[in-house]
Amino acid sequence: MAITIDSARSIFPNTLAADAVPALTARFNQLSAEDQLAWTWFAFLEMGKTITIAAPGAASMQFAESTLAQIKRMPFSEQTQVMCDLANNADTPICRTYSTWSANIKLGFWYQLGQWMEQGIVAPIPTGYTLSANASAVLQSLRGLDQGQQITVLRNSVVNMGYDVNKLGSYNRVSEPVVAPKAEAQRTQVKIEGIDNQTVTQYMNNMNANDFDALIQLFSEDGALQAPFQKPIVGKEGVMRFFREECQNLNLMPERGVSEPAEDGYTQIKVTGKVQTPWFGAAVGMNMAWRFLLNPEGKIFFVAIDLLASPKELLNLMR
Ligand code: 45D
Repeated sequence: MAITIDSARSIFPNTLAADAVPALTARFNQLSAEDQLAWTWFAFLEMGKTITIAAPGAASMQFAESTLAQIKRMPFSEQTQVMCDLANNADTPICRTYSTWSANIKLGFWYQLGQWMEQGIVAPIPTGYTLSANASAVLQSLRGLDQGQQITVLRNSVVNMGYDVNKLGSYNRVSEPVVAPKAEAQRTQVKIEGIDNQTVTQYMNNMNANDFDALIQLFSEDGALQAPFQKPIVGKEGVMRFFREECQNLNLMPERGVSEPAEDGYTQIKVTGKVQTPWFGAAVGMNMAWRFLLNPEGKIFFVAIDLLASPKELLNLMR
């Protein structure tokens, strides 16, 4: 049977991903807009006790500035309405603008609003607001997840807000400028126990150096990348865009892996380790797996990145 992207998706089928994350996100999406805002506020406050956002600096805010300034000038009632509209995926000018932003800009926007809410510049969650029984149950489930999973749920809630991009028609995506790749002298080299494969180590090193031009050359023309809980992005152009929009300043810390021959001269490689996001820095290490399928020329035909169900999964290199 010939290898396809679809068949590639199920290499190393024993990999246990953190399904609790999409499950919780789905439950969150069922909540009312008011509950979603209050829920996020409470979740954010609670998480803030153990981990702090490393921002500012994680996002450059110039693209959200005028929208933020507009909201700042509004009376509390309108501010509350804007936030509810965002949670409701309403069709408003601000919701439309919001939906053109990259995930990082959306996060930075909410981070700023959150600070203003704390300072009383933007309408806070009403004191004494009680979450619905459902929302409380969702919050309780969140508490049971590890930190890497918690921040992923929080990120999802922000990314899913705003107007539905699929209804926007043609539009300009707004993302931060791409930073220059790290200078050669500042680059670090990963060491992966059990793996001696140039493509895989260069993947990690180039990503860590923000060297997306070198990184994309490791992929085959029809190559694909599957981010956690997403469908594969197929083809170099789409993958490159994803790197530039979503992958700046990540810290990939692969630990160990296994490599074995697959059909038709392909090679399958699984690597596990930690990933840090610029938002939380060293405070949160997400437990991750990379499942690579390399073609006979050693190019990446497929790579899936999974958020793992538990730290125990870091040791699972079973086929
Ligand atoms: O509604 O190899 C308030 C890929 C209340 C690439 C609020 C990768 C009201 C390939 C608190 C104000 C990218 C796939 C809201 C690797 C309200 C590759 C604000 C993986 C919303 C390894 C809330 C990368 C706020 C990974 C401010 C896995 C919330 C990256 C902020 C993962 C939440 C990154 C933040 C993650 C969450 C980042 C900042 C999970 C950030 C999460």
